Amino acid sequence: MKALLIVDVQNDFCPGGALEVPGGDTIIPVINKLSASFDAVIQTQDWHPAGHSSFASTHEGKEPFETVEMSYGSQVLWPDHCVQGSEGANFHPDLQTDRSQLIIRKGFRKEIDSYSAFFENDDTTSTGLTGYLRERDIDTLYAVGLATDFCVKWSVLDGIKEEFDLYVVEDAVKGIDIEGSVGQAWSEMLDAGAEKVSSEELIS
Ligand code: VGL
Ligand code: ZN
Repeated sequence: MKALLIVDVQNDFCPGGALEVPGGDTIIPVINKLSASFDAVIQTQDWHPAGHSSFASTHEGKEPFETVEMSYGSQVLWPDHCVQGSEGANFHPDLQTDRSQLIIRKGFRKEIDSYSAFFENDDTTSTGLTGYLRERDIDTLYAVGLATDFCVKWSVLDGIKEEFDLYVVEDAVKGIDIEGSVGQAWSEMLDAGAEKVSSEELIS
Protein backbone atom coordinates (compact mmCIF):
# COMPACT_ATOMS: atom_id res chain seq x y z
CA MET A 1 0.00 0.00 0.00
CA LYS A 2 1.15 3.55 -0.66
CA ALA A 3 1.02 6.64 1.56
CA LEU A 4 1.45 10.37 1.15
CA LEU A 5 4.06 11.80 3.54
CA ILE A 6 3.50 15.54 4.09
CA VAL A 7 6.60 17.06 5.65
CA ASP A 8 6.46 20.19 7.85
CA VAL A 9 3.89 22.38 6.05
CA GLN A 10 3.87 24.78 9.00
CA ASN A 11 3.50 28.55 9.29
CA ASP A 12 7.15 29.12 10.23
CA PHE A 13 8.31 27.55 6.95
CA CYS A 14 5.91 29.62 4.85
CA PRO A 15 6.29 33.27 3.76
CA GLY A 16 6.14 35.53 6.84
CA GLY A 17 7.33 32.69 9.11
CA ALA A 18 10.48 32.56 11.21
CA LEU A 19 12.33 30.26 8.81
CA GLU A 20 10.52 30.92 5.60
CA VAL A 21 11.04 28.81 2.53
CA PRO A 22 10.63 31.04 -0.55
CA GLY A 23 7.26 30.19 -2.11
CA GLY A 24 6.68 27.56 0.57
CA ASP A 25 2.93 28.13 0.53
CA THR A 26 2.62 27.69 -3.26
CA ILE A 27 2.77 23.89 -2.93
CA ILE A 28 -0.25 23.71 -0.61
CA PRO A 29 -2.99 23.48 -3.30
CA VAL A 30 -1.01 20.69 -4.97
CA ILE A 31 -0.66 18.80 -1.68
CA ASN A 32 -4.38 19.20 -0.95
CA LYS A 33 -5.24 17.70 -4.31
CA LEU A 34 -2.86 14.79 -3.72
CA SER A 35 -4.01 14.01 -0.19
CA ALA A 36 -7.60 13.68 -1.38
CA SER A 37 -6.46 10.85 -3.65
CA PHE A 38 -4.43 8.78 -1.14
CA ASP A 39 -5.88 6.16 1.21
CA ALA A 40 -3.09 6.74 3.71
CA VAL A 41 -1.89 10.23 4.65
CA ILE A 42 0.85 10.93 7.20
CA GLN A 43 2.24 14.28 8.29
CA THR A 44 5.29 15.48 10.17
CA GLN A 45 5.39 18.54 12.41
CA ASP A 46 8.63 20.22 13.49
CA TRP A 47 8.08 20.64 17.23
CA HIS A 48 10.86 22.20 19.30
CA PRO A 49 10.94 23.20 22.97
CA ALA A 50 12.01 26.81 23.68
CA GLY A 51 15.81 27.01 23.90
CA HIS A 52 16.25 24.09 21.48
CA SER A 53 19.88 23.25 20.63
CA SER A 54 19.25 23.90 16.91
CA PHE A 55 18.39 27.55 17.59
CA ALA A 56 21.25 30.04 17.04
CA SER A 57 19.88 32.04 20.00
CA THR A 58 20.76 29.13 22.30
CA HIS A 59 24.46 29.43 21.39
CA GLU A 60 26.26 32.52 22.56
CA GLY A 61 27.74 34.56 19.71
CA LYS A 62 26.22 32.39 16.97
CA GLU A 63 24.05 33.59 14.10
CA PRO A 64 21.41 31.66 12.16
CA PHE A 65 22.81 29.53 9.31
CA GLU A 66 26.22 29.11 10.99
CA THR A 67 27.10 25.55 11.98
CA VAL A 68 28.24 24.06 15.28
CA GLU A 69 29.59 20.67 16.29
CA MET A 70 27.14 18.65 18.34
CA SER A 71 27.79 15.26 19.95
CA TYR A 72 26.27 13.66 16.80
CA GLY A 73 28.15 15.79 14.25
CA SER A 74 27.72 19.09 12.44
CA GLN A 75 24.47 21.00 12.95
CA VAL A 76 23.18 24.07 11.10
CA LEU A 77 21.81 26.71 13.47
CA TRP A 78 18.40 28.19 12.72
CA PRO A 79 16.32 31.14 13.78
CA ASP A 80 13.93 30.12 16.61
CA HIS A 81 11.13 28.28 14.80
CA CYS A 82 8.28 25.83 15.34
CA VAL A 83 8.26 26.26 19.10
CA GLN A 84 5.81 23.83 20.70
CA GLY A 85 2.34 25.34 20.92
CA SER A 86 3.22 28.51 19.00
CA GLU A 87 1.33 29.86 15.99
CA GLY A 88 4.45 29.30 13.88
CA ALA A 89 4.36 25.59 14.69
CA ASN A 90 0.77 25.23 13.49
CA PHE A 91 0.06 23.77 10.08
CA HIS A 92 -0.57 26.41 7.45
CA PRO A 93 -4.29 27.26 7.59
CA ASP A 94 -4.77 26.40 3.90
CA LEU A 95 -3.36 22.89 4.33
CA GLN A 96 -6.13 20.32 4.33
CA THR A 97 -5.33 18.04 7.30
CA ASP A 98 -8.67 16.26 7.82
CA ARG A 99 -7.53 13.11 6.04
CA SER A 100 -4.22 12.85 7.93
CA GLN A 101 -4.12 9.67 9.99
CA LEU A 102 -0.81 10.12 11.81
CA ILE A 103 1.14 13.21 12.78
CA ILE A 104 4.75 12.57 13.74
CA ARG A 105 6.17 15.36 15.90
CA LYS A 106 9.92 15.62 15.76
CA GLY A 107 12.73 17.66 17.28
CA PHE A 108 11.11 17.63 20.72
CA ARG A 109 14.30 16.63 22.53
CA LYS A 110 16.27 19.72 23.45
CA GLU A 111 19.69 18.20 22.70
CA ILE A 112 18.97 16.59 19.32
CA ASP A 113 17.55 18.08 16.16
CA SER A 114 15.42 15.88 13.92
CA TYR A 115 15.08 16.57 10.21
CA SER A 116 13.94 13.11 9.20
CA ALA A 117 10.53 11.58 9.80
CA PHE A 118 12.32 8.32 10.70
CA PHE A 119 15.41 9.16 12.80
CA GLU A 120 16.65 12.12 14.79
CA ASN A 121 19.89 13.75 13.69
CA ASP A 122 21.99 11.33 15.79
CA ASP A 123 20.90 8.78 13.14
CA THR A 124 19.92 6.34 15.91
CA THR A 125 16.91 7.62 17.85
CA SER A 126 13.78 6.37 16.08
CA THR A 127 10.54 8.31 15.74
CA GLY A 128 8.63 5.01 15.47
CA LEU A 129 7.51 5.68 11.90
CA THR A 130 9.03 2.52 10.42
CA GLY A 131 7.05 0.33 12.81
CA TYR A 132 3.82 2.19 12.08
CA LEU A 133 4.23 1.85 8.33
CA ARG A 134 5.07 -1.85 8.54
CA GLU A 135 2.06 -2.55 10.76
CA ARG A 136 -0.13 -0.88 8.15
CA ASP A 137 1.47 -2.71 5.22
CA ILE A 138 2.63 0.56 3.71
CA ASP A 139 5.69 -0.04 1.52
CA THR A 140 5.67 3.01 -0.77
CA LEU A 141 5.87 6.68 0.19
CA TYR A 142 5.23 9.82 -1.85
CA ALA A 143 7.10 12.69 -0.18
CA VAL A 144 5.86 16.29 -0.37
CA GLY A 145 6.37 19.43 1.72
CA LEU A 146 9.15 21.54 3.20
CA ALA A 147 12.04 21.87 3.00
CA THR A 148 13.42 19.90 0.03
CA ASP A 149 17.02 20.31 1.21
CA PHE A 150 16.49 19.42 4.88
CA CYS A 151 13.47 17.59 6.25
CA VAL A 152 12.23 16.22 2.93
CA LYS A 153 15.70 15.07 1.91
CA TRP A 154 16.50 13.33 5.20
CA SER A 155 13.08 11.69 5.34
CA VAL A 156 13.56 10.35 1.82
CA LEU A 157 17.11 9.08 2.47
CA ASP A 158 16.11 7.40 5.74
CA GLY A 159 12.96 5.96 4.18
CA ILE A 160 15.08 4.30 1.50
CA LYS A 161 17.48 3.01 4.20
CA GLU A 162 14.45 1.53 5.93
CA GLU A 163 13.62 -0.26 2.66
CA PHE A 164 10.57 1.72 1.58
CA ASP A 165 10.05 2.77 -2.04
CA LEU A 166 10.30 6.55 -2.20
CA TYR A 167 8.88 8.99 -4.72
CA VAL A 168 9.40 12.75 -4.46
CA VAL A 169 6.70 14.92 -6.02
CA GLU A 170 8.70 17.68 -7.68
CA ASP A 171 5.94 20.31 -7.81
CA ALA A 172 4.92 19.64 -4.20
CA VAL A 173 8.25 20.33 -2.47
CA LYS A 174 10.18 23.60 -1.93
CA GLY A 175 13.62 24.24 -0.48
CA ILE A 176 15.54 26.77 1.62
CA ASP A 177 18.53 26.56 -0.78
CA ILE A 178 21.69 27.43 1.14
CA GLU A 179 24.58 27.50 -1.39
CA GLY A 180 23.01 25.11 -3.87
CA SER A 181 21.62 22.73 -1.27
CA VAL A 182 18.41 22.09 -3.24
CA GLY A 183 20.30 20.78 -6.30
CA GLN A 184 22.53 18.77 -3.99
CA ALA A 185 19.49 17.31 -2.22
CA TRP A 186 17.95 16.17 -5.51
CA SER A 187 21.22 14.45 -6.53
CA GLU A 188 21.45 12.69 -3.18
CA MET A 189 17.83 11.55 -3.25
CA LEU A 190 17.98 10.28 -6.83
CA ASP A 191 21.38 8.60 -6.29
CA ALA A 192 19.96 6.81 -3.26
CA GLY A 193 17.14 5.40 -5.39
CA ALA A 194 14.28 7.85 -5.00
CA GLU A 195 12.18 8.62 -8.06
CA LYS A 196 11.03 12.06 -9.16
CA VAL A 197 7.37 12.34 -10.18
CA SER A 198 4.98 15.19 -10.92
CA SER A 199 1.61 15.60 -9.23
CA GLU A 200 -0.03 15.42 -12.66
CA GLU A 201 1.25 11.89 -13.22
CA LEU A 202 -0.26 10.85 -9.88
CA ILE A 203 -3.64 12.51 -10.10
CA SER A 204 -4.53 11.82 -13.74
C1 VGL B 1 13.51 22.12 8.77
C2 VGL B 1 15.36 23.34 9.34
C3 VGL B 1 15.06 23.22 10.67
C4 VGL B 1 12.67 21.53 7.68
C5 VGL B 1 13.19 21.98 10.10
O1 VGL B 1 11.46 21.29 7.89
O2 VGL B 1 13.21 21.31 6.58
N1 VGL B 1 14.60 22.79 8.39
N2 VGL B 1 13.97 22.54 11.05
ZN1 ZN C 1 13.43 22.60 13.10
